[in-house]
Amino acid sequence: MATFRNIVVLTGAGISAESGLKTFRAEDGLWEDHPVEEVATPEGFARDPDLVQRFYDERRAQVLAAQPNAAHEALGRLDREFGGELLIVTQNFDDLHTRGGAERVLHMHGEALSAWCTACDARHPWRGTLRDGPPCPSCGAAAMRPDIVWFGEMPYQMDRIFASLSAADLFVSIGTSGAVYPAAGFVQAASDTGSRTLELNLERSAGSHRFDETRLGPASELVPEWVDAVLGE
Ligand code: BV8
Repeated sequence: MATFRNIVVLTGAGISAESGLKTFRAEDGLWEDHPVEEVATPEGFARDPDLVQRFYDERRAQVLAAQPNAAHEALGRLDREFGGELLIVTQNFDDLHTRGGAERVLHMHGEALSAWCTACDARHPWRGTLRDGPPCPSCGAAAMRPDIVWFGEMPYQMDRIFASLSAADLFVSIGTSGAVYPAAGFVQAASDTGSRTLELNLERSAGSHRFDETRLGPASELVPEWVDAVLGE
């Protein structure tokens, strides 16, 4: 394998599946008979804030009960031992990359353990519930929402992500179906600027045809194997 100096990793729900957190496509796609795509939107929140707050309260509790798996820990080792540039862009809102030891992590779709005040725009670490309308620690307003990027909202730090993609010499996608944009377009941006592209996934994804190489299998096996090879250089 060539020696890489600048790696961007994109992860999706599949990397946390073996930690017991359900993926989106594996879900029956419903929350209390509402399509998730309808719940995870500003319109859904405006229509029924209590339903949406309960949806995220439930998933926040699941994140707190989950443990990082071998894939998260392997990326933590890569972060500690790889001497080049590294950025782990995750679509996931769990904190398992951080608990797995990675530090160079960017949550492009927000974080379960963060709450966002719609009155004063402050963000606060949050491990409890939001459905009972707790006061914002900064301004006191009962206007906190999950700090999550919903469908129709702009993902976080897009400029930084595209700058990293254009500088990378290797782009690795792990555990994502390639169904959601703009994340699903990152492989094209990376290969357009000369990166090699590698996909590690349980099954072929909507974007598999765009990768130089696709390896099929569980992340807990494929990711440690890949990290060993990169660090072995
Ligand atoms: C935006 C937070 C613009 C919520 C999420 C038509 C065409 C193209 C695009 C669009 C369109 N219509 C609308 C859009 C845009 C839309 C979009 O892409 N929609 C899709 C449904 C078509 N995108 C947006 O709205 C984005 N914003 O475009 O803004 C804009 C412009 C100007 C101004 C303002 C705005 C925002 C998207 C973010 C939405 N929020 N999450 C929440 O989490 O509740 S997305 C959500 O899906 C999660 O973040 C999740 O991570 C993400 C993608 O899913 P995956 O991670 O890939 O998970 P999935 O279940 O799909 O796949 C899991 C994979 O893992 C599978 O392949 C499986 O095989 C594999 N796997 C399973 N087990 C394992 C495994 N792999 C390895 N090991 C295992 N053990």
